Amino acid sequence: MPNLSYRTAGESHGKGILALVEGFPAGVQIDEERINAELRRRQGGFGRGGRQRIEADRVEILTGIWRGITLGSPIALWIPNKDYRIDKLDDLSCPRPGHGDLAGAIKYLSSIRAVLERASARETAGRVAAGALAKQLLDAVEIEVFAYVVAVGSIRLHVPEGRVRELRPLRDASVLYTLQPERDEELVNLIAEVRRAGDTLGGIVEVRVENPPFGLGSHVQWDQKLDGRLAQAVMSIQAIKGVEIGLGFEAACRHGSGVHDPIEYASQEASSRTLGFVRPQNNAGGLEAGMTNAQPIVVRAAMKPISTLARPLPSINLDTLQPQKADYERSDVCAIAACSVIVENVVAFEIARAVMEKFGGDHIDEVKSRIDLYYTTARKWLERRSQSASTSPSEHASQAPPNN
Ligand code: EPS
Repeated sequence: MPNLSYRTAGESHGKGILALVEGFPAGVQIDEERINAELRRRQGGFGRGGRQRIEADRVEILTGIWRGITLGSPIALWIPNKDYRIDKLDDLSCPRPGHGDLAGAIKYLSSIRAVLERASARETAGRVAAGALAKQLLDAVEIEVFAYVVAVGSIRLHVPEGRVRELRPLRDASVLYTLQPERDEELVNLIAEVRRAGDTLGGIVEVRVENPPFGLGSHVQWDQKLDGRLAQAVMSIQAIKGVEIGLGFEAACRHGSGVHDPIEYASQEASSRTLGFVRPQNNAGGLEAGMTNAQPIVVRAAMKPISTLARPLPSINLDTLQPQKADYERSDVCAIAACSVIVENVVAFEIARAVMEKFGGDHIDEVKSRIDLYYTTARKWLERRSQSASTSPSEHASQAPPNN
């Protein structure tokens, strides 16, 4: 069984976007409409450009699913483009600052069009489709992934306490996918003002993963650390310039005592995935030494403002090497709401991958049984420890701290 993974293919104005998913276990019930719902959400949010009025993204499942159930074979997801006119589109001569236009044209000795067609965030339709599939695997193992917008430009939004099921209605009521729908008008006015100025706006997205088991990822090797893998996956999304986990950059400004999450124990919670270990706060964002600690995983991503400006920035014409304003292509003014959907699905895929690595199996029932077995084993191991501690108290007695 290969590791769970996916690749995408496709150009922004080509025939469509393809996601090829491998290593997905058999036996997972797939609701195609849930993939379509995610694709629809990705197209939404106030501040999008004209393209989203043309497209009505829907997935075609080409392979790997039969009568709504995964087969364990590669799953090809196809999202056709309505705006398919790549052969008729002109090339650009003045690279847009912030895009891959300049670096890509030089690297590939190519036209700018050849680069921008693949660099475009349209590719994220494929990532969302793959993530929406992975979410259905995560449902089977009771893990939920949920993202929302926490800042639009410099406006920070409040994140209320609560579980995903309480927060979801708030997010779904907001045109900017925040948890403060009552502030939508203010945000919409801000984006409209930025649009009038020919400018663009970014923001910050937060994603929360609820009910992870202990021990996804590993401390033993750099590329197995789940925090690093999540950062890579999220950072690779178009326009993301920063990723934080838990307290993130703020942790650097505090003393250790103000950062690390104390460990408490509540026997009445021993039957949950936390095994009864309670953390009164979650500054670690659910990850310690690259492993999940059974607390919610919290990741934030900073999205830069879209690089295509209606009032373009200075650039150089590649044909004349003379100064000229950057070219303009139809684009979004603010895509932070869409970005939250992309981050949610990209994180969902990474978590599903980590679940498959630890618990593996060709069929989803094997994966579920292995999670149960792991927890049964861990509970027995804790019991043995506490029994042996009560018979020989000196063995596990706390030791004096070292004097260095
Ligand atoms: C996007 C489709 C693109 C852009 C946008 C995202 O369509 P078009 O180029 O035809 O307008 O609107 O891409 C970018 C903002 C970008 O920087 O690449 C989509 O479907 O998300």
